[in-house]
Amino acid sequence: MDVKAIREQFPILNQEINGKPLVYLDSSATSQKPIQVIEAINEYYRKNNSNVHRGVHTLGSRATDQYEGARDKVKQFLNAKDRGEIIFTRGTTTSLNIVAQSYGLDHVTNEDEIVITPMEHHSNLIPWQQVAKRTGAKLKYIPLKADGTISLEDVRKTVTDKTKIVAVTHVSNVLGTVNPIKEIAEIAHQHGAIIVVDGAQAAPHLKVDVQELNCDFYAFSGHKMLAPTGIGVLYGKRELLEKMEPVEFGGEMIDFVEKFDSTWKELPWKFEGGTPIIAGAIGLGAAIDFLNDIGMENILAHEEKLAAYALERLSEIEGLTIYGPKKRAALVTFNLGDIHPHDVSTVLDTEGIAIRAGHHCAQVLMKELDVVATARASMYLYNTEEDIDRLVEGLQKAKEYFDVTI
Ligand code: 7TS
Repeated sequence: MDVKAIREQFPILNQEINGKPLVYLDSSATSQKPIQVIEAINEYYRKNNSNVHRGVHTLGSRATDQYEGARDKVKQFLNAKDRGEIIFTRGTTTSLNIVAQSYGLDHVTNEDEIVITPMEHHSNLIPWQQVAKRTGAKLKYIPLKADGTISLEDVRKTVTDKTKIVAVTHVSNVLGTVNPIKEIAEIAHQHGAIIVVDGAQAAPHLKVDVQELNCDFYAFSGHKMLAPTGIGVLYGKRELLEKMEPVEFGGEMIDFVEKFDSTWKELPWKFEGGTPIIAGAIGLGAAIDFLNDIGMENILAHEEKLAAYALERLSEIEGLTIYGPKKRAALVTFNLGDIHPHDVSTVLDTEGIAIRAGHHCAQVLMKELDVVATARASMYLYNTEEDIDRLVEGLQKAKEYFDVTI
């Protein structure tokens, strides 16, 4: 993988921040966008902008072809069985809320259980808290082990015949843990439960095959995988989506409307009420082309090397605590002595280095780790070992600045 050539496709990376070349280590929050994606959106607005699925004019059919073409690209990217299983949404949060509100509220009763993990992002935690509150179901947690992983033995102990939904993240946005989705799905299915996977931190980095994983729902956001903000995907198995009621009602999603009753369009449009996110979907299609051209296996191999290098270099810093397992996705969450992560991040910013500091929308996990906040450096296909070296130098400066003798 020619990282130098890849970096040239990302204009934003070629700039100085506070007089230093930018080092972007916050891709888990949102990724940067290559020229190909920016141009695809630009071209759509310059040449093809129109609403979809209605006009019979040329621009209308071009926009529709591009929008539906993007759906086919997502279908292939996930190896879904059919394009009706790919629903465009605003992002992971919206996708998970659709499953919770539509499937969750209709299938869960006060006799049932919903199983999640303590490492869930708020987007895959609060919707289930809400379903549990409204239905009277019990919300259960698979325990987190000291190394930041969950064991299949604990999954087997937690999931019972009362469990209706198991909702788990594929990759933790804090610990970098990669969860064994296929095996968890098998356990859930043995008990007649469904599995909902939060793929926000996985789809950008790993080859995801929803048929191989045998997951029932899979949610992710375009903006973390080179596409613009405001577009995301909900994959769902056809037989489940067919039985579900839409969450948003209005234009685009109906078949026939009468005074007191209406019928819905077939999948996937039943779940896409209102004018869809046309430019966003086209941008996501271009992002998928870009990722496929490089190859997801190559991206993963590059990131595995970066993650190992980052762990090795950061472990050299005395007083630095790293959270999460050794085998992890390309992100490292840490604290430097008792310096507040916001202060660490501010010093790094003066060095041109962008990381994230805070609770990372995972307050339950912060409690388990017994911290208020952490700092996080997250990497993607455009990062290099030099970026990690700059981070390590920056952290040494932060130690000097705060006069920490650890
Ligand atoms: N799930 C996980 C695992 C995430 O990391 C995020 C966003 C979401 C869901 C929500 O995605 P959205 O696109 O709907 O907002 N995570 C982060 C993060 O780690 N830092 O900023 C956003």
